[in-house]
Formats: sequence, structure tokens, C-alpha cells
Amino acid sequence: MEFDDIFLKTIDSTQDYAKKNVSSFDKKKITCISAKEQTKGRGRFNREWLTEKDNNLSVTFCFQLKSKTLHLTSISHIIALSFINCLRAKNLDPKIKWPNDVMLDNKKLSGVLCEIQTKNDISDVFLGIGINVNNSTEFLEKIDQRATSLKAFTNKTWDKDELLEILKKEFSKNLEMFNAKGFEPFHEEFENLLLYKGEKITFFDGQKQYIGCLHSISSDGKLNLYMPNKEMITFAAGDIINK
Ligand code: BTX
Repeated sequence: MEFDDIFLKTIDSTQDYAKKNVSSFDKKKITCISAKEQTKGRGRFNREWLTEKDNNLSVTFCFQLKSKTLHLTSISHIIALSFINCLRAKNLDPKIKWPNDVMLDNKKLSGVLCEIQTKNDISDVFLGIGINVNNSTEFLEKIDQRATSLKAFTNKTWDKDELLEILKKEFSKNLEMFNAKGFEPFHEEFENLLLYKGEKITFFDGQKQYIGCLHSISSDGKLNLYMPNKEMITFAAGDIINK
């Protein structure tokens, strides 16, 4: 799929910009909105996503899929996997904290926010990814969980434009596969990248905490938690909170 690029200097949130302007986007393409500065970045569950002018990649990919696309909501895993493949090409070894945090050295490098608006048989997908690229340790220390940046981890300054270009290529290739076959072709790779597999975790589904063993990922991308009473519970959303 081809891209239309929108480069913004300053915006509250690329996600909100995409939602406000979606009617003007070319539906046959992926619109890629990126901002040098994001003043009100959003995470999942209305959490804050912190960024620094010029040092983060803040991007929303906006495109349409058929509403009945297989495993539609697992499209969020595809952008995380695409970013991971870009990093592996640079000899890094990131992991995934379910659902979509890309982690280096057990610290959060990147997060994904996926919002889907469905009208009849067509869904508008707003797929946001925030990546800490050239952030300093002073910035990272302001975040209320263990976080890192590519610069902090590798001790070198990264070219954000180059990174975005390789991410776009990787994502467009994977989106084609996802469109044809859903999450299944990515399942094994995703599961192999998972942090805490086979370990005891505390999981919060937005209402209740569960303590169990992170058993596996189902073929549609959900998390399977094996409980002490030998019951398997499957979650489509939530957070691992004790690590
Ligand atoms: P999340 O809910 O998984 O993560 C949010 C949590 O991550 C925060 O509560 C905080 O603990 C931590 N956090 C905040 N900022 C950072 C950061 N820079 N690095 C590491 N950890 C952080 C993740 O939500 C979804 C992030 C998507 C961000 C993109 S940027 C482009 C697009 N526009 C927009 O407003 N959001 C998306």
C-alpha cells in the first residue's frame, strides 16, 4: 500500500489530528502523520504519553480495513512487530511486553495506541506508535515506569527520518500479509518475543487483578493466563503490572 505523508511541527496528538481529519484522507493509501513535537500525547486507557521536542518519533498510521478482517484488533501487534524487525536489522534484541510495549533491557522503549472506528463494513484504523529515540536519561527519569531510548541504550544519536522510512516499509509489507491472513502468520514470531512467558505475573484487565502464569498467546493475539485453579483465562486487553 502507498503512503501519504503529513509532517507536523507541533500538534497536541497525532492520533487526535488523524481522527479530526480522516474524512480528507485518501482511503486507498496509508496516511502517515508524524510530529516533531507532541504536546498532549495519549496512551491507552487515557494515560499520558510523554515526549520531548525533536527527540521522539510520534506517528499515527491511518488506513481502512474491512470490518470483517480476521483478528482486526491484533493489528496493534503488527506495528510493534514491524518496529522490532527494524531494530533487529540494527542488531538490537528487543522484546514485547504484552500487548504492545517494545522493551529493551526490561525498559519501555515504545508504546502503541490502536483505535478503530467501524461504520458498516469498513473500519478506520488509527494506529499510533510512540518511540523514544534520542531522549536523554534526564527525560526518561521523569517517566513513572522504567523507560529507555535508542540513544540511552546504544550511546549514539539515531536518524529519526531514516527510522521512520524503514518502519513504513516494514509495516506496509506486514499489513498486506495481515490483510490477507490475519494474525496467524505472525503468531509464532510474536510469541517468541514475549517477555515473562512461563512466569508468574499480575495482570490487570481494567477492573480486576489476576495472578497467574503467562501461558501463551492465542492464534488471534490474545493473552492466555493459566490460573492456580488450572483454569485458563483469555484477555483481549489490559496490562501486566508487576514487572
Ligand atoms: P500505554 O498506556 O501502554 O503507556 C502509557 C504509560 O507508559 C504511561 O502511563 C507511563 O507509565 C508510560 N510512559 C509515558 N510516556 C512514556 C515514554 N515516552 N516512554 C516510555 N513510557 C512512557 C502507550 O500507552 C501508547 C503510546 C502511544 C503514543 C503514540 S505517539 C503518536 C500517537 N499520538 C498519540 O497521542 N499517541 C500515539
